[in-house]
Amino acid sequence: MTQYTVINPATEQPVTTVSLTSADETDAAIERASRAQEGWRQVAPGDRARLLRRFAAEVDAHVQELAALETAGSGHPAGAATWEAGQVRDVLLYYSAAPERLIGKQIPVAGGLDVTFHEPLGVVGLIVPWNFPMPILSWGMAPALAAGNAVIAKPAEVTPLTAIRIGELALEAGLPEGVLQVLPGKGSVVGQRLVDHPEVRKIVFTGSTEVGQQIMAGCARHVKRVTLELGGKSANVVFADADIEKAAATAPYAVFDNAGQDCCARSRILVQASVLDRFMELLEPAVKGVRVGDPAAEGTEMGPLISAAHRDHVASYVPDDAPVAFRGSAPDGAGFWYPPTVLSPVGGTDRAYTEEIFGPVVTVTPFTDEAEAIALANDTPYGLSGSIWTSNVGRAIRVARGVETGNLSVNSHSSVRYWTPFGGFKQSGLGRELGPDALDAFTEIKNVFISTDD
Ligand code: TAP
Repeated sequence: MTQYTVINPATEQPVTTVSLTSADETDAAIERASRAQEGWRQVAPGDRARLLRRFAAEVDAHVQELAALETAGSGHPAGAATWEAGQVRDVLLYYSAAPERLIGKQIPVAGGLDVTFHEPLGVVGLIVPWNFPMPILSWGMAPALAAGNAVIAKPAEVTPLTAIRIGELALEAGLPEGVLQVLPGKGSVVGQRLVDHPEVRKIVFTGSTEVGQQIMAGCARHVKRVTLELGGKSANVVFADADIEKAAATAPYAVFDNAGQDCCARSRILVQASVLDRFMELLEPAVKGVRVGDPAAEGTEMGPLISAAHRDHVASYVPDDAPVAFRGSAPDGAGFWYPPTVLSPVGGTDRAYTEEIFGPVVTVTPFTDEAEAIALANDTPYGLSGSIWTSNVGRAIRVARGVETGNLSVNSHSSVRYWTPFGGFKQSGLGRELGPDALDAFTEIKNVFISTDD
């Protein structure tokens, strides 16, 4: 069995070593999941709900432990990691109410009646990226379990620790063996097997658009259900009539959260030309004020990047002749640090403007009017998130309807609320997660005609 050593990105020191799951072990886990699912789907809805609430309670009792693991293994600031662990609890609680509401319809038809059932799919494979190991695991895991599926989760090879612990907590909460299994391992081994194995009936993939395309092609071979949550290059659109102070003060947090390793990062700031100078004046102290440093220290707002290789990738978007307007700070010495960086003027075909950087680098580009703002916001193959800053409600709605993206905020930089649907337009993905209808994606509708003839 091969091993992977998890590295603390803030210190470059080893945290622990994890055994990587092989293809044969993945097959065995799929068989276990398949058997366990037969029992899990028979668990009465109220009992399934109770078990999910107990699972949520176990997570709640271990929030600090999970947060500390994420800080050590992924470099997330302690405050953010605590919020992320709390989100796992909250998403479990939200979907614990679902089993008892998973009701069908009665449809009158000639000669009888028709009833519909939401049947679980069977075994669901979750393939999770390294940037938000806990929340993204929970978004697929909780509704899939609530709907009566067995779940196999594959965390990213580099950030497996919290998912492994959450799998243990599920067992401690009383979930039957095999209903939730966490398989640390490589995407090319475990992830690929989940895609290729016919007993896995759905893949919930979150990650890059490039790998998502391969997953989609693999799922097509089995007509396997698939949800894809992919990359983004979202716009933060600031109109002249907005609260410019607030837009500038929050803009760093809309892109540098999680060191910019965020699919919803508003990595293109579009500012109406008439207020560009004022906006930049206000943005500079806001960027310089972002507290970058030891993620375990209280008050830290931004930690390191995930790895040296990723830092090199991010740095490639800021060559020596890049138009750096200003930068924040970052610690020297050990750790994969990169300072918050603002590039301006940037636009057109510059790769910093067109590609997902997935790091703390943002571009600022002026626009003249509403039509140009919408055109620039849409000038990307992605369509995941974005913000619109304006005091004109009509403009907010018009622009929101015009921007081709799945999740928008008006006068806010918030992105994900687990009780509302989340997902992307265009190459940012396929399907929606979260919100009240999430179980539709984890069930098949069956209709049964009952004859009333004598
Ligand atoms: P990827 O390299 O695409 O990896 C994502 C997951 O897929 C990892 O668990 C990876 O495993 C696995 N994987 C890789 N190759 C695979 C294969 N051939 N078959 C099956 N699984 C495979 O993405 P990443 O670098 O971890 O994450 C960053 C990307 O995710 C960014 O583009 C970001 O925008 C996107 N993202 C999107 C969202 C949403 S909700 N739209 C949220 C977060 C992140 P290994 O890591 O073990 O190889």
